[in-house]
Amino acid sequence: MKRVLTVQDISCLGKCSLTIALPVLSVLGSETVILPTAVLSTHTMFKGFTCKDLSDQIEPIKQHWLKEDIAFDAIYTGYLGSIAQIDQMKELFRAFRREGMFVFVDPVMADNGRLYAAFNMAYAEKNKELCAEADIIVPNITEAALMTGMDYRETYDESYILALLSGLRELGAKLSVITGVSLEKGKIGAMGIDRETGETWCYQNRRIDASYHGTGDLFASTFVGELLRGKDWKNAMRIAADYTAHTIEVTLKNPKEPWYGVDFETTLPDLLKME
Ligand code: PXL
Repeated sequence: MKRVLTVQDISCLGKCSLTIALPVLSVLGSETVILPTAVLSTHTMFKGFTCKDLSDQIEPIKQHWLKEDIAFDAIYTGYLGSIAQIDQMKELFRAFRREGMFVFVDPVMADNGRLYAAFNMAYAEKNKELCAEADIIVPNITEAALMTGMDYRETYDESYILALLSGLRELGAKLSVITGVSLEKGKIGAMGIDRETGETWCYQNRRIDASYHGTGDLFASTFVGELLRGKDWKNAMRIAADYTAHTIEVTLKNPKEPWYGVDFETTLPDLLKME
């Protein structure tokens, strides 16, 4: 069985980060090792959330695993809490790098043109270093713009996305994928670039007019899980986009507060049938 380490916060309530990554990766058949970076009462879209930083646990946990000779087939990082944690992740990648494994970084920090509450521009700058150490990165358009120094645009054409991709490619990851890309009216998906060949590939499916919290985590977790199941990046990206769209559609039928999260519990059985 493949073994993946995922490093993200635990938002106790409000579906995102580890509470999405763990079930999705498990359902896709990988042993999922978790390293929580912080414990929050809810994700940061709720007012008055509590947060206990767990940075001081990362080094002793890492040392214990090294002593036990633990190896991973993939490391997947999501929401991190601080610049110092980015440095800790760089060390973690170096400690567990080995032939045949991949490092997948979702540089979670912003959406819709704005940084999330906990972050600033220095954090965005630092995220470039994390992306440079990764094999695969999956920023959304806002995160890609922040890391390439380009303007964030709500309306754009393919040339804007290609310019973002070429900026990301220079950061150094083997594969850069931008999420939430809409190149046709009524459609949305993702577009990626292979650093070595320069090949780009875009996948678009139907756009659903709703925005839910945690959909980026659902996309990234599915992408990682499908790669570990042996899919190539284009098929993994396509399935991740299809599964995310399907889950948003199902969630819409059962209206709840949109910031709470998506009903992935209902759709997990469907994920296994997606080819
Ligand atoms: O879904 C990304 C995410 C993860 N974890 C926490 C968040 C967010 C997005 O806002 O607040 C704590």
